[in-house]
Amino acid sequence: LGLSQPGVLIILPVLNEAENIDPLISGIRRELRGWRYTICIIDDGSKDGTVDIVLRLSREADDIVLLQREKKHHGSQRGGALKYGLEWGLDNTDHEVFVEMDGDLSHRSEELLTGIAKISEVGWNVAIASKYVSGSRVLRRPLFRRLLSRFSNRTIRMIVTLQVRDWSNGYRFYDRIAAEIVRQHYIRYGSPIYLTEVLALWIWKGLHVGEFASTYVARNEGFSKLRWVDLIKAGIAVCEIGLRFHVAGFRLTDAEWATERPAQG
Ligand SMILES: Nc1nc2c(ncn2[C@@H]2O[C@H](COP(=O)(O)OP(=O)(O)O)[C@@H](O)[C@H]2O)c(=O)[nH]1
Ligand SMILES: [Mg+2]
Repeated sequence: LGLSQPGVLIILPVLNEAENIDPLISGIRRELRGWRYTICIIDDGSKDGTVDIVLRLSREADDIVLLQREKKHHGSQRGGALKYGLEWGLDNTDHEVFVEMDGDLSHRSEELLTGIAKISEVGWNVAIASKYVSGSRVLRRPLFRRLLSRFSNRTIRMIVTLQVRDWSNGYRFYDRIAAEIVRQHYIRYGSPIYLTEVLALWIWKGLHVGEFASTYVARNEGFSKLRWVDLIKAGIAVCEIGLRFHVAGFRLTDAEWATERPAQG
């Protein structure tokens, strides 16, 4: 113990999670006691006091970094928040294992050490705490959300690749190689489809992606939260991602392109 333990970055996008953030942080702290870790919280303008709670918790120990952004448009900016946290981690830490999880207690901190071990001991580049492998469980999720998730995942598998079962999963672990790949490439979506886009990019780049059994505890997944426009947009996005995966390829950012191929002249 000790020397071989990697540093861990927890990337936590939150929007109005006042009820959940305290028990979640406690859970993470309990699991990672004795580890070197940073909890990077990205808030996009919560109005329910989430930020005050985070600030209070951050005075108890120096394991929390709060990044505050502004809400620029209506839909969820969870993808943009994840990318922001990832880049912050690359620039400001030397942590070797990056973890993304939801701030609403759907993802159990009891599974952190299992996921971290898949990266640091087993050697996968990316590990997904999957809802759809044998041994996985999905609790308290309304039937229509279950069916929608099954249907979406099946569709994405057919369009992109069968290699992964849980494409819409937000509880995942990866190494710095995977994080660098995200930074180097042009990422199109800041919405939750970001999760699928980035996963497709990782597979396209040939990274080792694995899934392990996980228990997902649904929180506040009522019908009212779903908007048809978002579903339709997601459907179009999946086709576009499939096109890049199979035909066009994922392209480097202009900055990356410039460093790889110095301008001639
Ligand atoms: N920073 C940020 N976090 C968000 C935003 N939208 C959702 N989240 C967080 O992303 C996580 C997943 O969102 P949630 O609404 O639970 O999505 P669902 O579980 O797929 O229905 C939660 O921790 C939310 O607080 C956003 O626009 N900005
Ligand atoms: Mg949720």
